[in-house]
Parts: sequence; structure tokens; C-alpha cells
Amino acid sequence: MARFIVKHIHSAATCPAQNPQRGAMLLNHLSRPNVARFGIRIHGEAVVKGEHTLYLIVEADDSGKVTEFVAPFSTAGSVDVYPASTCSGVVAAGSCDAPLPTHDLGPSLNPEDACQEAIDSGLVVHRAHPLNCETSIPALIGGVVMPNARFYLRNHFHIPHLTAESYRLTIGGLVANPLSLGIHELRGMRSESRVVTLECAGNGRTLFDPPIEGEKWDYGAVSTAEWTGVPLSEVLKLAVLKDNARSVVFQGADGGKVEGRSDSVNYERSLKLEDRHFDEALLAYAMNGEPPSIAHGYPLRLIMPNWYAVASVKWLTHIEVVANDFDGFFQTDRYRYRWNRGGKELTEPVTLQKVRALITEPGAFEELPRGRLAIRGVAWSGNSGIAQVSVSVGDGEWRPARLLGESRPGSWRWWELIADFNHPGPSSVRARAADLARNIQPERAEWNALGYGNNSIQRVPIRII
Ligand SMILES: Nc1nc2c(c(=O)[nH]1)N[C@H]1C(S)=C(S)[C@@H](COP(=O)(O)O)O[C@H]1N2
Ligand SMILES: [Mo]
Repeated sequence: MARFIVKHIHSAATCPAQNPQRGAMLLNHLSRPNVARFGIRIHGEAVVKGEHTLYLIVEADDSGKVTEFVAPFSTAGSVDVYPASTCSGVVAAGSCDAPLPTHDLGPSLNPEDACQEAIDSGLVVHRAHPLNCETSIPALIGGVVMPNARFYLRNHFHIPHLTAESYRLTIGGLVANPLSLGIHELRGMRSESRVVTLECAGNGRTLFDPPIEGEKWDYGAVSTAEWTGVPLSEVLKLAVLKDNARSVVFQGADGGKVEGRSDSVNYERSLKLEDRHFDEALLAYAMNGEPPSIAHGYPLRLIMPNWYAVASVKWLTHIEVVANDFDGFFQTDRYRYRWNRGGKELTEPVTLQKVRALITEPGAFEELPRGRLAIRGVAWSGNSGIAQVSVSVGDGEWRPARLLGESRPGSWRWWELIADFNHPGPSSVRARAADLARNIQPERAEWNALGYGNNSIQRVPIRII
């Protein structure tokens, strides 16, 4: 469907609203059932006050349908039909007069629709194409999981649109029994559900100083869902690993050109069989009890609990079992910490989520009345469970917050502290998490060239009135 704007101007003398019958005819012409008969949709209509000018926003397969529909207006005045697009459409295309970019990897989600849906769901958009959006922190109010539509989105390429009917997951490489499985077969296997927090390794990148190139994540590139699927180990058991198998490479259906490599690459990541979280890996076909949306990896994605979410490959179509370390772009060129210590370049792969607390209440720069105030948030760590969250009010002593709900490995946990704020004026709230492996959040995380793993203690400035 294409979008059009219709502009109709009539003179004061021919204004249809002056005559009750012609006015009613106009309303009936614009009524939903009548509009549907013309095979178009009206998204909005408005008359400019005092100007006898009407605008319509219309969706139709072609302008012919629109012209046909607006023909009756021409008896009262002029009618113009303009091809149009949404703001998300032009932002995704990169300009008001550029077409949406295309690619050759098969069907993909319309970037305009994907972006519009994200805006309508209240996500904070950082880039329209490929679509990157973070979860709005004020939207986090209790409840362990995020509704799917409000779950942050991180995409490196066009979003592939796979269908469940034609979908296959193939498993090859160092296996005795190569497999090709459809969604129906995967759903017929032993399933598991796990509540898992995904956090982008770049979450908090904008808080590094000096600033770093890359997606401008604030605090919201993190969300939690209950994922359901087949344990990876179950599928690998069927495939029967050969003795020299060391690593598993997960391939996504998306791909394209990347910096420093001549050929197009797919989104691919690997995991060593000896990884301590290997047995927790899930081939997920459900997210909070529904199929994941296309943008979250429909119809199947890998979920790697505790790891930064770079490991949780979406649109998983192939698993290759290999004997060597994998050197794909997203394994070796990106998602590595790069520090410069004492003039020496040091590098390490990005792996587990660092311990971190996020304050969801109060909001930054909120004005709050004196007296009792709830401070709430979530905390998580990929290394182990959360041992404690401490809160400091107005740079005062650290006080232990109450941990809420159950401790679930791989998932964030809510905490709260009710505090008294007796003095009007500017104040602040800080929260610091520690995990059971004795990792504690640093005052300031170490700056690294690609801006990963920023788990610095958060400060929320507020004003007491
Ligand atoms: N196939 C594929 N999988 C992917 C990515 C991607 O671009 N393509 N991005 C990764 C990164 S960096 C993150 S943070 C998570 C984001 O998952 P979400 O969009 O469902 O929140 O997906 C990971 N899996
Ligand atoms: Mo990420």
C-alpha cells in the first residue's frame, strides 16, 4: 500500500457543511464501510479552520483508487492528490526524496512499518534503518518481563522476513548426523522456558567520556522476556557431535557489507562447547508466550542466558559445528574490549553481562514532594545471582535495598528502598549492585575503544520541593 495526501479546497459559497443534506453525504462518503468499498484506508482527515480546505491522509495500492474516491469532491472545488510517506519512511530512507534502500538477501521487513510500530509502542528510536531502539526506562514498572513490543531492538542489517512454512534450521559440520528441522519438528521436541535478560554490550555507551562512535545507547538497551524453545543440547544430541568438535557457529539469515571485509557477511557468532553456560542455550520459538516478532528473530532465535545479547543470534538458520576458533566479523572485529593501558593495546572478547543496577524510579530531573519516596529498579549480572543492591541518597551512606521476587539465574531482579527526603532542593539517587561472585559496580567503568560494558554506577538527579 502507498500513502497519499489529498487536498480539497472549495469556495465559501460551495461549502457542503452549509447544507445539512450535502454535509451528511460528505460524512457518509467518508464513513468506514464506504471507504472500504473503494479499497483504500483513511488514516486521518482535518479541515483547516476558516479556510474551506480539507486534507486527507489515505493509503491505497495506487493513486487511481484515491482519485476515484475523491471524485465527488471536484463538484465543490479543487482536488489534488500527492504521493506521500510517513516520517519513519523518510528517516529510514535517509531523505525526503530518497527511495527506501533495497538489498538482495530475500524478503525483509519494510523499514518504514518496523519503525512506525516501534514509535507507536513507545520505544526510543536511535536509528530507523537498520532499526535500533531502546526500552523507555519510565515504561519499566514492576513485573519481571517486558511486553514484546517494548523490548529494545538491536539490528545490524535489514530485518529478514522468514516464514514458518518454509523455515529450516540446518545443522552441519562435525556431526555424524546432519539435520534439517522445520518449526513444527522443533516444537515437537522437549521444551524449556526460561526468564532471560538480554542486554546489549553497548548499553550505556553514551555515558563514556570521551564519546565513542556507535549506536547511542543510553540505559535502555536491556529487557527481559520468558523464552520458550528447545534446549540446544537436545538438538546437538540428535546430530551427534564428532570427537574433534570444539565450537558451534550460529548463523543468522541477515547480512550485508561490513567495514574491513570485502565480501558480504552474515550475522554469525560462535560459542565454545566448554563454555560454562553452553547447556543453558535455548533455540527459542516463543517470547512471553507468543512467537517472537519478526524484528526479534521470528521464527527462531538463539537465547544465550548470562551472555551479552550479541551471542543471542536472531533468525537462526544454520548451526555449524567446527574444530577451530571462529573468526567472523562479529566475533573478532567487533564485540571486543580494546583498552590502552600504559601505552599498550589490550584486547579481550565481550562475554558475560557485567553486574549492574538500573534505577527506574524516580526519573531523571523529576520534581518530587518532600517526605517518603520509593526508589526502585532492576539489577542483574551474567556471572551469578545478585547479592545486594545498595542505594545512596544525596551522596549519603550506602544503604541496602530490599531484593524483590525470586532470584532467577540469567534474569534481572527488582529491588526497592523507601527513603525519606526532608530537605527541599536538588538531590540525587545512586544504586550499586554486587553479585554473589563478589563483582561490584565500579564508580566509573574503564573506557574502551568500542564502548562496551559500561556498568558505571548510575546517578539520577532529582529535585525535592
Ligand atoms: N541475526 C542477528 N542476531 C542478532 C543481532 C543481529 O543484528 N542479527 N544483534 C545482536 C545484538 S548485538 C543484540 S544486543 C541482540 C538484540 O536482540 P533484540 O533485538 O531482540 O533485543 O540481538 C543479537 N542477535
Ligand atoms: Mo548488542
